[in-house]
Amino acid sequence: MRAVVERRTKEVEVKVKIDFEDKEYSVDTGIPFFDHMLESFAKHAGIGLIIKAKGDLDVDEHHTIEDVAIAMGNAIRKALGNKKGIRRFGDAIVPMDDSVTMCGVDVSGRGFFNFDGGVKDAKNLSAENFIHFFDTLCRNAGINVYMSIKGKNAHHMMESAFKAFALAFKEATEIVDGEVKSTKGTLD
Ligand SMILES: [Mn+2]
Repeated sequence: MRAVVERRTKEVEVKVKIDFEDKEYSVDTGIPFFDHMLESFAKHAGIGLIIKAKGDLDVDEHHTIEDVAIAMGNAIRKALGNKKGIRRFGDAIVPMDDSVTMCGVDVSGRGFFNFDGGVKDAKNLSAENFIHFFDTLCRNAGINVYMSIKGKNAHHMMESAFKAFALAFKEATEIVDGEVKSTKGTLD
């Protein structure tokens, strides 16, 4: 399972490569804290993730974060294909000192991000851009994610969230047999 997606607009140029077999990861979006979060996701999900983005950071981080989410979501959708054999569901609770995130994933084919609790602005990743990232990623990947965050330190809150999402995503996308996990017979 692998996919490469490129997206070019007047605001952002981004290339995403996702590979469920190769574990190499490297993220360069020009937004250091966002890179740290995405590399943490790749590391804990146990997937290969190469992202190179060049966006209009002179405006703000919004377009770059949004377009990375669109490209990464499309790459996930492409890489998972007909979703045959994957477990489909996964969940995780990940604490990080004062903070904790509970996350559930359903690779349902329907994109929906269900956010609970709260999150604070971290350095070059605002709370609203954090939520916008996951919402955009879920809609483009066709995955349903529930995420609840509690905590005090903004860095810890976001990092526990990316790690919880990584572990839940890893479990949900693991190949366990040859079946499509739906009574409809399809997860497209
Ligand atoms: Mn950290």
